[in-house]
Amino acid sequence: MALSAPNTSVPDDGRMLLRGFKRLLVLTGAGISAESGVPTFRGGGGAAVWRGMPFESLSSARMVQHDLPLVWEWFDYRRGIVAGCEPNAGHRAIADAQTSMLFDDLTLVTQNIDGLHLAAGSTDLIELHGNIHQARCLSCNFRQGLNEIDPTDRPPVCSECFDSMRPNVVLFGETLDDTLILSAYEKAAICDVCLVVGTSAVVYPANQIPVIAKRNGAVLIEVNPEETDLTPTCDHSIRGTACEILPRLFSSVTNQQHPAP
Ligand code: BV8
Ligand code: ZN
Repeated sequence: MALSAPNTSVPDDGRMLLRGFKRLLVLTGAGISAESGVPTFRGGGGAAVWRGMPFESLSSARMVQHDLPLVWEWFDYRRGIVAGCEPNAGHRAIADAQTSMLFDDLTLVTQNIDGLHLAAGSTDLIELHGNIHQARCLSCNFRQGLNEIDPTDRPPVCSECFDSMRPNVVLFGETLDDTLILSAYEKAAICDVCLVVGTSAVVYPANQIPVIAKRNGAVLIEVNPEETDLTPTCDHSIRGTACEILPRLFSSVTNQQHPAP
């Protein structure tokens, strides 16, 4: 594991980086689910193109108007992939840090829609871009779990108003739920350390969260096998995968909180 610290002296290895902090914000992207088998969008993850179309045009507001059945085919295809995926050591390290109260405040914000943080046991979670396992009515916003809907019923019909339903995710060109992004921004402004895991930091407005944290004095740590747009802003950029790095980062905090007898 290589540490590249653009502008600060770093401890011998990354594991000590989270010790001594009280308010942690964790922002995750597709990369934290890569080792579970969920393809990422950029960096060769395999979810970038489907049936010759780039994912940004499949996952777009325009495509919902233009071809809702195709949007359902695309999301049913991705849900099929996610169905075979389990949370990994990275998801579990964060969930364990939440349940063992290692920090006075631990805010988990994800750009992912795969539900793997919830499956790992994280409860307090901001899913900025929604959840692939839910449908939402085009008219009345009624939401329903897709496990309650016949998989051949596409587009699903809303049981409240009988209009069509769409995947309950935020698509490109759609605004996020104000309450979610604003609470993520508020937490970013008061955290004392911000840990960014598995995101290329390309997608707005989620990519503003670490910037706000840094601007408000937080230490910014990135975990990613590759450099990203965020790397130059980071205090520490750890070249490694979520499964390699996260258990180590949090284990050193556990020892600090509960030193061996
Ligand atoms: C909005 C749900 C206002 C759907 C998603 C031009 C410039 C700037 C911005 C824009 C622009 N044109 C339009 C915009 C705005 C646009 C945007 O940001 N576009 C980008 C592409 C430039 N944003 C929006 O439209 C947002 N809404 O801005 O509203 C508005 C309204 C109208 C018009 C304009 C503005 C809505 C964005 C939400 C989109 N929905 N998901 C779906 O999933 O299909 S976002 C989608 O990308 C996923 O959720 C994904 O999580 C997210 C971000 O990608 P990453 O998570 O970062 O994943 P990526 O593959 O990129 O990177 C993975 C990383 O992991 C890599 O760095 C890799 O190295 C690393 N990695 C790999 N393996 C591992 C690993 N890391 C650790 N461990 C490993 N093992
Ligand atoms: Zn409805």
